[in-house]
Amino acid sequence: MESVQIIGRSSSLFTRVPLIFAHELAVPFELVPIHDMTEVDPAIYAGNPALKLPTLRRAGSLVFGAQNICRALQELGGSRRRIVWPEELRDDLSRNAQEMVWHGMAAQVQLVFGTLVGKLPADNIYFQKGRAGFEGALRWLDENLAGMLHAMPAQRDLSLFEVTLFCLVEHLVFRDTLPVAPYRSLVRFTREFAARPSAQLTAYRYDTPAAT
Ligand SMILES: N[C@@H](CCC(=O)N[C@@H](CS)C(=O)NCC(=O)O)C(=O)O
Repeated sequence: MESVQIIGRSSSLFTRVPLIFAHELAVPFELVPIHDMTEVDPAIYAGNPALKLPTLRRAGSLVFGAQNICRALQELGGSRRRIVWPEELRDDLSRNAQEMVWHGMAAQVQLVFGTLVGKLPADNIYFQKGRAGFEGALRWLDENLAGMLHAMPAQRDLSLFEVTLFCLVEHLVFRDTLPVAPYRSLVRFTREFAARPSAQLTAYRYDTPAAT
């Protein structure tokens, strides 16, 4: 199997999604850390013109974005494991649930990059509205999680929905952005998913720059 690099951060919500997929699909990879997200040179982001992470590098080609990378990893691994992708979510509830998770992930990046990295005031309407919408999405997910999981194909090893939801909820705790205790269904789901080896091998942590 060709060797691949995932360019991202061990502390990054979007990076953890393909890291979990790589472990689940037994695809060997090297994580190449990006240490400073305030850089504006695309070369720091492995050539990603949007200055975002993660990116996958394989056989002279780049793949941008968490979902694209997960699909590429499935092709690379040739695994027979049954993955449920968003296009298989056929009912409104399930489609809305994936949309709320994508929204929550983007809102988390907005809060972290704006207030923690950029040190902008959290009481600005941009962050206040972002936070209110984020809490609304989490509340909706908490109320609808059981129905969503019930509607999912029972014969599966993994779904992008479950991996993204897990990475989102654990990142709230890791970055201490919003309390998760009010969302009891989400907390229960996350606790169960955390038992997987792929989750334990990818626990959030800050990458330390190599000593020179
Ligand atoms: N559409 C991208 C979004 C990735 C994303 O927002 N990544 C965050 C890190 S978790 C990032 O690049 N943050 C730096 C920034 O927003 O400038 C994906 O699906 O991978």
